[in-house]
Amino acid sequence: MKLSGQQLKDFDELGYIFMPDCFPPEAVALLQREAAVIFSEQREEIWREKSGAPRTAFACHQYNKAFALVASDSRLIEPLQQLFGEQVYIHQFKINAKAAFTGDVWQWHQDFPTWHADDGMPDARAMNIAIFLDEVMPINGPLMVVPRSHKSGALKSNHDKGTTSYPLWTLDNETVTRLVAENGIVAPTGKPGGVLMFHANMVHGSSGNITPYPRRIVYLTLSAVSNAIKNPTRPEFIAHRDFTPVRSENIDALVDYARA
Ligand code: 6CS
Ligand code: FE
Repeated sequence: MKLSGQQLKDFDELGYIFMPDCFPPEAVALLQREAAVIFSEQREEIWREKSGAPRTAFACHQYNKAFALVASDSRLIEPLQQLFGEQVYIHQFKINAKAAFTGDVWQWHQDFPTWHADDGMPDARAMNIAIFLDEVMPINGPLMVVPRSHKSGALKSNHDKGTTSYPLWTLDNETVTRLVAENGIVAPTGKPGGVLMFHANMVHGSSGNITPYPRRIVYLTLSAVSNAIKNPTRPEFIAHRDFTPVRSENIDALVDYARA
């Protein structure tokens, strides 16, 4: 799985690449079932809102075989090896639930400032890959991105520990207003199985979900091995300390497992 010249150009100019139908329906059906099982459990790696609604299941690739296969899927690993020109390791893995009716907001932010401040990541040589587990629609709290915002580098961010149950380094309204005035906002939507790769300094966020449609997204964070974190302050299940390069799985591994 290599990115095309056009995809590389889009990533460089816009800061993101959207790949509809990246994972086949059989693989997605398996992941949907497994995600439901994961969120039905009580574990310290699963965070919930004060209301009890599920928010984030961290590190489920460490105890769930289907998600372990996602975390090393060649569709995701090889493009990042290509972009960074070296081996990658898993910095973080999570399912963000954005539950029906109760899914909460993700404030405007860039990912790198959180990794830098909280985990001691040296550079923006890491990025998030979003894998849609449910259909992402304009109405169910889609991820919104500000195209070209990655060109601004790491912007001044403030540690927001109060707006939601998830502490995050967020951007102020003036900064977001300025960037959006220049470049607008895009919300990539589509069927389960779609994949969005976006630059670590891409400005993004999402509103709450008051619809009956859940909007679960898996986030795989891959970092260049040379960019390993230096002083993590968060638990191991949020910022991994194992910098072993990922060995990418055969492209059929997930579907084979679904059929087994
Ligand atoms: O906690 C983190 O590291 C991350 N979580 C979010 C929602 N954005 C920043 C970063 O990917
Ligand atoms: Fe983020």
